[in-house]
Amino acid sequence: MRSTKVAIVLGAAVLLIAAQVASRGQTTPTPSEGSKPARAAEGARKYIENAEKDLFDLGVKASRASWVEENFITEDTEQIAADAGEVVNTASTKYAKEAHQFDGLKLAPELARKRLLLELSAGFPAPDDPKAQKELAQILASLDGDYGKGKWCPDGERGKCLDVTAMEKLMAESRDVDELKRAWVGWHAIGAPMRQRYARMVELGNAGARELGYADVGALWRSNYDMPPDDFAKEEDRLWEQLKPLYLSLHAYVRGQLRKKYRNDLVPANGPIPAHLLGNIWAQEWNNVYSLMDSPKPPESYDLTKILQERKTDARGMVKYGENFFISLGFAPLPTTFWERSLFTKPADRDVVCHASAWDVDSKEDLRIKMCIQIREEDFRVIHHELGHNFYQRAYMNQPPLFQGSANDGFHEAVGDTIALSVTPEYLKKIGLIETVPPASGDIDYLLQQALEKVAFLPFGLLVDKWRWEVFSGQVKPENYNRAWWELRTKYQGVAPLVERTEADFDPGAKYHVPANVPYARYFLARILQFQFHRALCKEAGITGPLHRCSIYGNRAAGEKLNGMLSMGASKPWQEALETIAGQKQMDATALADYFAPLKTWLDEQNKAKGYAVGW
Ligand code: X8Z
Ligand code: ZN
Repeated sequence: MRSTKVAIVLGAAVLLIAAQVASRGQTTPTPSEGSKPARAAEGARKYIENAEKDLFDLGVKASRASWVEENFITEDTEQIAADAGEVVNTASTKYAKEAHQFDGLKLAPELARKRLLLELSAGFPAPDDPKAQKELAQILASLDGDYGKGKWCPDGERGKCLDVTAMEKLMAESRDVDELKRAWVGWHAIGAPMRQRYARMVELGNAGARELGYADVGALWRSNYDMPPDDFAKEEDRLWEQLKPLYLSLHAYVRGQLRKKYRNDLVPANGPIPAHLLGNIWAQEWNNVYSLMDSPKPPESYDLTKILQERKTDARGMVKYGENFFISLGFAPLPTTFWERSLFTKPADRDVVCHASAWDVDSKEDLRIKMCIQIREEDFRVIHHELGHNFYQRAYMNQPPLFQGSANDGFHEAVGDTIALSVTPEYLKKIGLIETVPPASGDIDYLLQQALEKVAFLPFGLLVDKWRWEVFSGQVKPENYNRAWWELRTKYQGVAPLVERTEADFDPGAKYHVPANVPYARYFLARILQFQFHRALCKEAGITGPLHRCSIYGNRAAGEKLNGMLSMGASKPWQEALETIAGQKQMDATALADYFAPLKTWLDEQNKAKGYAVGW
């Protein structure tokens, strides 16, 4: 689909039935021409190909409307986006339903896969009722717009207000606990007005999902992974269990260090960490509290934010660094229109959705990113992430429309992050951003920085959709939305709010992907997959030695291998795509665990020596 954001509408959806009916890549015999089954198969082909063309055209229109709305949020653009979204959502739901008429029909493998992807093409289906379709489209557009307009105004509406970009900066840089607390509470207030519409959206989506034969929207979302939906939930749990000890060690160390920095009565020795002290408004990544950690920093260690700012690198310059990395792997430069049409900096005079996203507006060459870039290390990384989406989109551009997506949505999220793992000190020296590479004695410090971003994120990546699955299934009712959210955040992340939260609040609404209705399991998968890809590409490049020192910069063999997998799009089950790059068909947390193994040993030693408790 054109934008990764709306990918749920016509996404790289693949499901259980794909495995069962299409026999996972085995050839299904095509009946001889002219026979009754052959005519039926031909009818199916015509139907499916017409549907994919129609959805493609409608998708481009919806994508344009969405682009305009997110770059210029007004009542009118919200209405335009809602109208276009309604048309594409209604059509994809209709096609998804009708595609079932071909269930059981023997089709050639490619067509069988298209049928399955068509059946899954409605990411958030509307019920078969024009009034409900309109209502759902309005709610979706208004929630998205509300998040984009979200602000915290410490001195009231007439005073200076902070948008999400300013909020993120404040949470990253401030060490004043009272200010952090006020800002945290202030930002979370944007969720409350969304609560009722969200509950109604859930009702409407569930009604639509049931008409398509799913128990609820959660079951539909979990059906996108070439395995039975219940197995997918178990698969995530399996991966999490493998990584939980590493997370617990990191959590214990960070909590101990925060106790040292802040008052002991603020950070408990054994309990959850207050959610406003981790340098991020959602406490999802903790890289911004790195400077509070006592890890051994060698004299050669560097601060990329400072370097970029001192060099007066601008937003475009930041993006250029990212593009150059892909070019070094053999990918063609981005089109001129990318540089003309992307949004790189926050406009001063209007509301935009600042949450970073990558788009392929016409599913051909019209690649763009939309991001309110700040000149700092974190955004340097996010730029690589976004460009990963764009290079993936371009690699599968020549696939038929239904295959223009990633192997599964975690793959889409993992590509740019894989490249960012190659942004090592050696690489930064090679491109002239630093002069000296820190010695091996600085590796623990480097790994800690990486872990504060990658490892800290894992439970958050897992729980956002655990919460939504509970909400969609009805296990959590609207009157318990917030309680369930904090139960999961405490259980998985070991973080807690400093102030009491009630059902007058709707804290999930303060996280972009909830009002924007973008599934989140993809980011959890991406954290696992990117290390698997990195390990495989380093091997392809013939680079031996520790994974955290490997950079595939400039390596054409690694680039070719990556491109081979990207260009498959969604044409095959993800297990096959994974095999072409990593030589294995299973998602495997050992690549991540191996990468951080030296840090795990060090953290355990530190926790023991300093008497830091583990767990909460
Ligand atoms: O939303 C994103 C990307 C756009 S697809 C910037 N990410 C998640 C988030 O910010 O919550 C990347 C990491 C997780
Ligand atoms: Zn992304």
